[in-house]
Amino acid sequence: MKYTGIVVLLVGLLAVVGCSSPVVEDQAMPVPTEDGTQPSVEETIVEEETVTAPTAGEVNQVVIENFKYSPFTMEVNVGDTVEWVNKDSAAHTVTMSTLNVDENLPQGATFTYTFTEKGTYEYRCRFHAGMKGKVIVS
Ligand SMILES: [Cu+2]
Repeated sequence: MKYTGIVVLLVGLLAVVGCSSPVVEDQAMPVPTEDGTQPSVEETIVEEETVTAPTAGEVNQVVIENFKYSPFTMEVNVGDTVEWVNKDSAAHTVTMSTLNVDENLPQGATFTYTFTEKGTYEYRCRFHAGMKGKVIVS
């Protein structure tokens, strides 16, 4: 009879322990989610800061959207930087064979190039035959 009482007590204790442990796991679950979101926000801010101050010259943006470079002709001065931003979901390239430039831009990617000599620089996308643009440096 004494043993039966101890067994009942042990079963009762195990039931209490068994119920309390899942509660601890539930509390731990939201913590990694909060930690996971914060670093990605910081990374985005760092990227934007890097883009805004590369050189002393002007930064002129060419937007890649709907399989087009906009504006088609970008006129800049010597020392200016052109920044291409891919706003399409498809990947594109900025390919200028005369300058040995062949940059792959996935969705959301940017590419900057500083033009140091006068001239007309035609470029294209290696993936899409119809995609062409031009930078005139004077
Ligand atoms: Cu393309």
